[in-house]
Amino acid sequence: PRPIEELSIWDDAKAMLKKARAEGIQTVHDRLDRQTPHCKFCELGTTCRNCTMGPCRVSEKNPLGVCGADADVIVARNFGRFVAGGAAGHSDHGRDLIEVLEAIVEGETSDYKITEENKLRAIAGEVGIKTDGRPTMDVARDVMECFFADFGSRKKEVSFLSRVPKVRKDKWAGLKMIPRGVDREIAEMMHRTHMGCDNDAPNTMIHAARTALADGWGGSMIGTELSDVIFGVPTPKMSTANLGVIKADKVNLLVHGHNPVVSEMILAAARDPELLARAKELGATGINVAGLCCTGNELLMRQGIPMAGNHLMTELAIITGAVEAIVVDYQCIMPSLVQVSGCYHTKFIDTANKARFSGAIHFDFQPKTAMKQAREIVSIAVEAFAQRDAGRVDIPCEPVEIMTGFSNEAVTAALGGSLDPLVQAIAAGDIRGAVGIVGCNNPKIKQDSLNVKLAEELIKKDILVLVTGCVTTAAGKAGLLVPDAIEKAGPGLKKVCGALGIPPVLHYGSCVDNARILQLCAALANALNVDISDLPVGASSPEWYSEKAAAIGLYAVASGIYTHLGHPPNILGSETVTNLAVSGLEDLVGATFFIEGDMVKAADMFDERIKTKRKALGLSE
Ligand code: SF4
Ligand code: WCC
Ligand code: FE2
Repeated sequence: PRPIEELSIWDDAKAMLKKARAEGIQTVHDRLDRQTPHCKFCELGTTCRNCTMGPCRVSEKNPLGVCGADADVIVARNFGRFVAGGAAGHSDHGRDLIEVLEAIVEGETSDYKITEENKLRAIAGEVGIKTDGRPTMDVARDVMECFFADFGSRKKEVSFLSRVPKVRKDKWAGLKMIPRGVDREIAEMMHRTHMGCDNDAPNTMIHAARTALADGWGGSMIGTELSDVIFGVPTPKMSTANLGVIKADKVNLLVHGHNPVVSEMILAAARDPELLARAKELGATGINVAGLCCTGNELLMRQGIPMAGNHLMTELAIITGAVEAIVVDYQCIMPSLVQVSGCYHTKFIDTANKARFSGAIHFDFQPKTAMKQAREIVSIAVEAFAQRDAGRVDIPCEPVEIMTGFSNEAVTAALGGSLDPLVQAIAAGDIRGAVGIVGCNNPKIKQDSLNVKLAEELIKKDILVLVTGCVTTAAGKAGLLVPDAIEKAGPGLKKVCGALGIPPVLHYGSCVDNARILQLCAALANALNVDISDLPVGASSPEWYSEKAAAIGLYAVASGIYTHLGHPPNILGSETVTNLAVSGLEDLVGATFFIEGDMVKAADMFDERIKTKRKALGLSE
């Protein structure tokens, strides 16, 4: 096995990895060692399992699959399906929010409500729904119908394309890249990649981009916006992060997954006086709800709950021995968590029929019965406190402070009501540009080493950093999410953020909340009357692992945002596809991917790009 020192930059992770080894508990790192080396064909993307004439593996020696598909076709098809998987994940999450809105509109639930009428009306206006003088519920019903229709086949484009600069939409139209309907693009990708359909790699890639755009400007954006409507628009607030947020004297309940629909109810139920009283009866001082991954991010942004960790901390959180229950919805939940929970008194509870885990306690969570079910779940956690083995508890550190809650609405409010001061700071060169660092951990990479390093390098260069997803906890643990972090920033960024009392690295939410960053870019482009690809901005996912990250990367590029990946997707087996990704897309959509494992170099690449874009806008470098 690889030495623990090489697995993570964090002391809390290393302490728990030692404890895991001492207690004989297997982690993701052990399993990676057993899977290494990986299949070369799969790494290159040159395997195909799309029919039973195969499976086929193509190489120089043997360049065609049984049907005659070459490496270009096979790689493009595989990548297309990979992106479709990611787009499906985000978008199905978005759909779940529409269904909650439906339950509210139909009067089927009183556990959820419309918290932000103003935002609902603002969104309605943006997608062409009349709001003047109409009761909120009527507007909500139209918004619901409109968003359901965005998933179907009867529209020419998804509704939130109303936010996209016209030049960009024209570009997409010319390329047949306009996302028409979320489910339509995903299904069409499955169709195109069936044997005997789209056998032209660049054409498949164009549809992959369209599918990704249906995610970013469709499913994800709907997910973010309706979550705000139902649970509140995030506002800046302080919280804490790392395994130290788990408290030895409390009932600890971790929420993991993505959708706030379950976790918001769990948090509300955890404040129930009866359950609290029962926890005290059992010797706990309270009930502590802490977050993992994106459902954690959702609750952090809106409710300020503490963050226990990101992707590679999920197993390790349980290994503290102090977690009574881990409640999951879907996505990024390692099935191994059931086994790790089984090594302790921890109850593993799943809540979605589409994400069941063998060995878990299952709740079929529904809007109608949400609060009642949430209370039952919290009660299971509370009762588990009695079974905790104090001798096996080890909480390895004290939490660090973080600042969160930067929605576009909050940023605009902080700037005095419009984005103009931000535009001015960019024009003056105090903020030279902005880069969103997003995405995951990957056990092939020393945990958070790249996520943190890139953020540090960029802020030094007066480049504002926005973080979402699992990069949030990375940046937070590194001390970058507090106002004091301006000391690590360049002079311009220090001045602007210092004056506003905000960190140079802003927490922008969960992975679906990358839609907030898209919206911000579109708003900036519209304010300057340019295309998104003219802005001095970039995106990065240094330690990505998931299909969803590929969808995000591709919608960023297709939206005109220069995008860095710390390691390539499985496309290197096709020169055509690889060249398109890292250079050819520039001519088509005005941005490309770049792959770079060294974060100093990656920051320099962003710096160069930002200089070029600034110059073209007539600004100082
Ligand atoms: Fe092989 Fe073609 Fe079938 Fe793929 S679709 S498994 S390349 S025969
Ligand atoms: Ni989003 Fe990546 Fe975390 Fe999962 S939660 S691990 S896709 S960044
Ligand atoms: Fe996520």
